[in-house]
Amino acid sequence: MKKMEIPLSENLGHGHLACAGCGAAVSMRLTLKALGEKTVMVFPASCWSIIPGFWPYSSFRIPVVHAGFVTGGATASGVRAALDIRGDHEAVVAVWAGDGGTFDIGIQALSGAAERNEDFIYICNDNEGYMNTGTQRSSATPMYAWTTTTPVMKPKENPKKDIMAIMADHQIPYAATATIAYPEDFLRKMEKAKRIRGTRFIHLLSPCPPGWRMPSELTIKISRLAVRSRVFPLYEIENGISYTLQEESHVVPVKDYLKVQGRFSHLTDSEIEVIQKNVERTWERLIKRAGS
Ligand SMILES: Cc1ncc(C[n+]2csc(CCOP(=O)(O)OP(=O)(O)O)c2C)c(N)n1
Repeated sequence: MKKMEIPLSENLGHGHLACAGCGAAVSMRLTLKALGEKTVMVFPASCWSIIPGFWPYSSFRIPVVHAGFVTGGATASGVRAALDIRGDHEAVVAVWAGDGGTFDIGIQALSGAAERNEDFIYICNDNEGYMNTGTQRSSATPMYAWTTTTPVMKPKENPKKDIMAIMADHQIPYAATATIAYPEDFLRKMEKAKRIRGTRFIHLLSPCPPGWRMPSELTIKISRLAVRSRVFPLYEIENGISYTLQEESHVVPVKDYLKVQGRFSHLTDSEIEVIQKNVERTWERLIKRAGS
């Protein structure tokens, strides 16, 4: 992938309250570098209701709006309208919502806003569960993963919801997946999203050491394995139809990704085989959609 300079500006300061090794903290730092200081960020209830800290000790150097759990898309629509009425068409409005706040509880407000092609960037920080309240299952939780509501003796039976396909079918101008293991690709996508008007959707995979029962120093490695195993392919979709894949040439078995995470440590070989087959099927579907 193409190399680029990472901006030196910092809009996430010291003293934030993220856990050690939180993938989202690194994602947020990169996101704020790309979006710049003229950004208003909307936080529906999530870990990010807590992480920035409270005024006057907030670690954020940009304005944030804390919003109800279900309201990410609606609140951002309102913030955009208010800025436009004030004549400020330059400030970026971004939503930063968890997978619970996006795939599940916030999907109605998000779908409504996307259908209206509201002018904001919606970032789904996907840690594959309701992590701020102690790791409950969401519709982004992978099949067979341990969570407190899908214990080992009663695993989640359903595969993860395909949020990118759902957003693409709203025919929004831009949707992309990204992870911190590929920072140049991450920044390029955020900067591209910033240049486009209308609803833009960024799907970030953010490893969560306590929720995924993984060592905090493996965050970047696990993010990379997610891409290499094709559990989380990197790609972009423009106007719902034009796909661009950032293919990883170094492909690894899904087992390599699963075995470093305690939330999958109970899996049998045959369950791992089912997950491998599912990943291959989802990959084939993506390739077909991309027309390549
Ligand atoms: C209507 C409503 N229900 C429940 C809660 C409690 N709550 C706060 S954060 C949260 C979990 C959010 O999960 P997710 O959106 O995946 O973000 P994460 O915590 O993983 O960052 C829940 C259930 C709430 N604030 N509002």
